[in-house]
Amino acid sequence: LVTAIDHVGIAVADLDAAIAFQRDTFGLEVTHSEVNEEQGVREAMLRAPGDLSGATQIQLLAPLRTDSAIAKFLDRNGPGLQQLAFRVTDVEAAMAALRAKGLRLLYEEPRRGTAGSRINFVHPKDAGGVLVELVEPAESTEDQN
Ligand code: MC0
Repeated sequence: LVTAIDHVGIAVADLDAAIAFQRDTFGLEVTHSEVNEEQGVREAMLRAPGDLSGATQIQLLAPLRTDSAIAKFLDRNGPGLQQLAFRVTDVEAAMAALRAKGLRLLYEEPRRGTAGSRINFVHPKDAGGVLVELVEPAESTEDQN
């Protein structure tokens, strides 16, 4: 079902400060950033320099609005790991397979994720307390930037 660990998402209050921290502390570099109005986030993808294209990335997620999922997460938990994203080749097929196992998906239909990907989420209560995202990249799995 899962072809790779696509990214791990971290909720942050201040995106620019978090990017600077990851860069200055761990040497990670930004590969992509965007605003996703529907999800209520400003986000950046980072990876280790020299990582092959397609390697697992770190996603920094800052809230755009006080009623967004990330704002609620920050209010409740403070900054920290918010999600684990699995790459799949066909998000509808993955959704059907997980529904058949009794897991709840958050959306009826896939929505738009980073860089034109198609995404859905498994409810954290059905995945061991982890918010699992399913990501079907926009083009090849080689490069989603
Ligand atoms: C909430 N819970 C979590 C959690 N968020 N557990 C693990 N990880 C998280 N991130 C727990 C709560 O503590 C609560 O447990 C239970 O789940 C249900 O909480 P709730 O109050 O009913 O629900 P909310 O309002 O906290 O919402 C949780 C939910 C929401 C997952 C439904 O965050 C959501 O819709 N997330 C999907 C969208 C999202 O996260 N967007 C931002 C990233 P207790 O035990 O207290 O009952 S956008 C993105 O990721 C895109 C751009 C991309 O990658 O392409």
